[in-house]
Amino acid sequence: MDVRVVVAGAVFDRGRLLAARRSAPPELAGRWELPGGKVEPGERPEDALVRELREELGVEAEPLERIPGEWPLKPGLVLRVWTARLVSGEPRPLEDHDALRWLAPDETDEVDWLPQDRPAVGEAARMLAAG
Ligand code: DCM
Repeated sequence: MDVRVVVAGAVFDRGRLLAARRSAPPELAGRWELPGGKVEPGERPEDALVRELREELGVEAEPLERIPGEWPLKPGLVLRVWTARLVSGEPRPLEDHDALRWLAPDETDEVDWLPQDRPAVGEAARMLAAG
């Protein structure tokens, strides 16, 4: 079976990490995630991330580096995460989310992350704290 990839962004701006609260589907609503979505067939993952952040948050972002690892979501679907720099725009929850928060490195445990996002969030917080 082909494995589809979900890309998510650890979006950094001024030393903080962006967290987004999902509004759907019901079983995920209220949990926090790194924003992103599915890579389309033939699409580069970095391009998919730029597209998803534009669609979901109305911002332009630049992917920086992949956080090592990948995390299974369900059969045939894996999560991969890139750090990204906010280039322009103020994120707004346009699609799929109903709240956003900018978290300092010591605040990243304050939200109820989707479990599959936690390892990448931990790594992103370490990178932010290291400057
Ligand atoms: N997903 C996730 N963590 C993220 C982004 C997405 O676990 N940071 C999951 C939620 C869905 C699937 O990926 O099961 C597809 O996401 P979406 O509905 O946003 O396209």
